[in-house]
Amino acid sequence: MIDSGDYTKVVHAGVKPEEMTGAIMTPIFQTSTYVQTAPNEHKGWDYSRAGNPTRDALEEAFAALEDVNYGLAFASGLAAEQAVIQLLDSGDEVIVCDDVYGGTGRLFRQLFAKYGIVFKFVDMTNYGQVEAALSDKTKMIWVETPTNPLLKVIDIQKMSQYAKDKKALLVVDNTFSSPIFQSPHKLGADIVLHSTTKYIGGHSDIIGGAVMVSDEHLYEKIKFVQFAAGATPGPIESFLLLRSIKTLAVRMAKHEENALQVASFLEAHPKVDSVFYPGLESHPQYDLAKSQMSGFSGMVSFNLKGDYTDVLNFLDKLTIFELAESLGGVESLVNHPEKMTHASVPEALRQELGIGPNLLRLSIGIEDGNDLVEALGKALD
Ligand code: P1T
Repeated sequence: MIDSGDYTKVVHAGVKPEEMTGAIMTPIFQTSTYVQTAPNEHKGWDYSRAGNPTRDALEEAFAALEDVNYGLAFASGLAAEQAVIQLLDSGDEVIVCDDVYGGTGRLFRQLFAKYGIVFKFVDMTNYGQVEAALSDKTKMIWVETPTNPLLKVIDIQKMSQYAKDKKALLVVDNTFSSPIFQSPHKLGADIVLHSTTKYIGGHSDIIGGAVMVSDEHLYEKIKFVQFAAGATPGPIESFLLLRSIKTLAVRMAKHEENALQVASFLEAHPKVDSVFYPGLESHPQYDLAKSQMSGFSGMVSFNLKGDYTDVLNFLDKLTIFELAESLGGVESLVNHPEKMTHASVPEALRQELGIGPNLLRLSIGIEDGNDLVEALGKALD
């Protein structure tokens, strides 16, 4: 259920009429630099990597979406993640949930591990594994919930307690829920992160990332990385995201309605082996999902019965759903995690997690739910 206040919040987040003309939409300030009246005397902007009025409005909108004090915009979700990891020093340890987006694991294992940051991947639905991984060097706990692609639900409050005990930071990648269905900051997260390429962008036409925090000191540190390393979005992307945010609540309501319909249909279908959707009562963390999320969002994964040839035949026959990476757009997509988004996950871990040849992940769009079910039904039959 969407909080009715969210419909109003997203329409107005970050946007004020422009001062000179009264334009209701924030203009695209397509400029790299700003004229100064004397050295270091200017109107608050000196160079667009450091700040740009269109991006400023977007960052205010990000803060409003997660109900925190500060938002920071990045050129991609991974750029946002990189800025957060740069808070750490060599020797620091991060506990990461085992089922994360393939690119997140790749960033940690293949780029940051060589600087001496230690990443421990554990199943965070199993507290024994988390407790065994905690040490005095734990500086960060990294949660993605629901997870990508298996839709496990991780208890944010519980992870926040572990983080507090170690004086570590709790980071929550809130991409799959969107700010509409989950507020990690209220549950104890220090840093909330999004790939805005997904639901926040919503139209499969932008790559972007966001970091949201309330602590001023933390904000200043991440803002320094944003400025010093420079992975910022341009004004056009910022404008498009501001426009997208206005429809976030109405889009999420339809994504969820359709996803529930599709997940229930798949669960009852004889050619489907298992369905992963936090909104199904059969989901192992259904009660937790109900308590920490206000809706179950639009991602559904499932295992098809049969072998890989059956999977290829299914994909060949499937209409409406396009075979593509990414998620959260208005159009429905189907993804094969093992060969696409999660191909970089070490094979042994993929097998252990259950990301195999028969697993498919659906990003449920905002088309008519009956049309989606009919397309899936025909391909299955
Ligand atoms: O692609 P980018 O904007 O850099 O975002 C990375 C990212 C971060 N976090 C989560 C939970 C994600 O799902 C992603 C990107 N995911 C896909 C491209 C995908 O198809 O799963």
